[in-house]
Amino acid sequence: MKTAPNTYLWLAAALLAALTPMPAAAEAAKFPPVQPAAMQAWQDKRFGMFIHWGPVSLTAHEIGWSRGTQTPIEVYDNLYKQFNPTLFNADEWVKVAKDAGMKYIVLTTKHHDGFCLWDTKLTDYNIMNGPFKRDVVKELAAACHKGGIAFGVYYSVCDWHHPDFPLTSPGGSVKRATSDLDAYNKYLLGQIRELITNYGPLITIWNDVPQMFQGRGVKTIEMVRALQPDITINNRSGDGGDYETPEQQIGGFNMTRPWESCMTVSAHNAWAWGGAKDGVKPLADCLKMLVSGAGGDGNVLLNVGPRPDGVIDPAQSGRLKEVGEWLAKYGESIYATRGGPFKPGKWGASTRQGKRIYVHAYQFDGDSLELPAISATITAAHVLTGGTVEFQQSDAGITLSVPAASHAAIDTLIALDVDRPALDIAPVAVARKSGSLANGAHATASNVFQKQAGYGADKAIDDDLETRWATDAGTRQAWLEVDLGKPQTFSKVAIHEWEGAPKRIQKFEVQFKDGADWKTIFAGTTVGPGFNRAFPPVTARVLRLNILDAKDGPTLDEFEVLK
Ligand code: FHN
Repeated sequence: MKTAPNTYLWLAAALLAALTPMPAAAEAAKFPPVQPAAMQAWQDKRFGMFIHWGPVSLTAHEIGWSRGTQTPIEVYDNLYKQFNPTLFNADEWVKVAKDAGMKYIVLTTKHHDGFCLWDTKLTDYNIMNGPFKRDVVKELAAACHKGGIAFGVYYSVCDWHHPDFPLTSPGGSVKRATSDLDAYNKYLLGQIRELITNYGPLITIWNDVPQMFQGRGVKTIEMVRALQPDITINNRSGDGGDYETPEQQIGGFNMTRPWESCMTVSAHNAWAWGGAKDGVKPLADCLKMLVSGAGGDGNVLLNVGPRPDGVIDPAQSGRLKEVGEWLAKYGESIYATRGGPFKPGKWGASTRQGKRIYVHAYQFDGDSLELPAISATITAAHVLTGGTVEFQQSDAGITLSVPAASHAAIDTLIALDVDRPALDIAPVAVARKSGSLANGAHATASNVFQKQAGYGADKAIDDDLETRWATDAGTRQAWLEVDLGKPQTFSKVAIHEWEGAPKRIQKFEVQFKDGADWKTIFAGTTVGPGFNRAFPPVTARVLRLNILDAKDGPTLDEFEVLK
């Protein structure tokens, strides 16, 4: 049975989650610590460009994953012989990044397919041995240093082309008859040494998919720190690293551990060039990634996949330029800020710096936005995106009144000046008036984790991604029933499975109550953190998520019905 490449990507992400130990606060660091100043400098940049590129762009299929699926291995491995991106201009790529307001670039120097975009002495399978014969990494590193933006390298731990790596395509699912992981580890360290020594200084080493590598990542980190003490490394070395890397989703609020969400501008979440028909995500999606990322105290690494001729397609560069135009006006609310104090949600997000809180409002209840009380007094408020705001503050909370004419299209940015350092304010979640719970609904469930109200069924309909319904460990079947309070017509459900345990649900059905019977609206398999499904309008008062099979206790941030 052919498995769609995206499935492999999910498999990789799931595998990665399994391989990447959740950082237990108490766990002693196994490797030399990052320099705090280097980590802070990385965090202050907030926004970077990810670039996935290689001979595979000739096929418009996914890098690495299409080797042995859409493209036969023999064909894939010889693409480099026709890869001649004559329009490649590193200064142009840096200009695209700078016009987007991006402060660093991370390039796939070697992805899972093993092809190297630099003049490596450790394998002939590199850019110098095709028609192009130019060291792409060298040219891009030089252009970044010249253009005043930082340069980092993505280096895949798994290498399905290398004969010493134990696994090969498709997707690392085939075990080689013979391999030598120690020899491959030496190769990996040698190549990363080349990249730091010859193309540095680098802002980061961005490892990926550390198949078979647990216990070996420490050596990588020790080496890179010795070569460049102020370097950072992500959590995909095989043994963790300096920052977390949620993928294709914006990470949750976390000020204790640095993190960076890697996202794609591609409309179809492609990492490499997906062809002219691929398209790009709406500006609102791209802007909210950045704002909600910064609001959660994280960075966003937004990916482009250049064409086989070496050009970043105008559809992609154009979208990034629009983000840059926003940042040119309002970048003070992103760069060098910290997340909070109002935690991100559907309502919006907030960032802070000095004695100022930046409230990024995506939506209002009419003309007002209710925020929870904070331990500081607001001394002034004004709308940076234009217009007027009145504020009322008490121990019960804050009300910002913003007339409709002052609502910006995507993000109404309100500056609140306060009487103390904003960083001293304890972060707080924003309960929203929207969501089923706010509209008179209530939920029940077949099982609640240790019968704790804090994980009760209503936590799945409170429109707050900071709370969740949870079930006891080992629960394989469960239902969540929502009584809307009165018959309502709806045509979509949104299900947010808790990010900390994605893909536990394996089989489910969404049903509504028709008299004494349950009628199925649709059935599905896995869910994940951002599941949406539209369907012909249904009018009912009671509906349920009936989980027929789960790998472990299902737990949802949200189960929302939408008009
Ligand atoms: O398999 C890769 C994928 O191609 C891409 O490089 C992403 C970027 O984070 N990482 C892996 C999937 O988790």
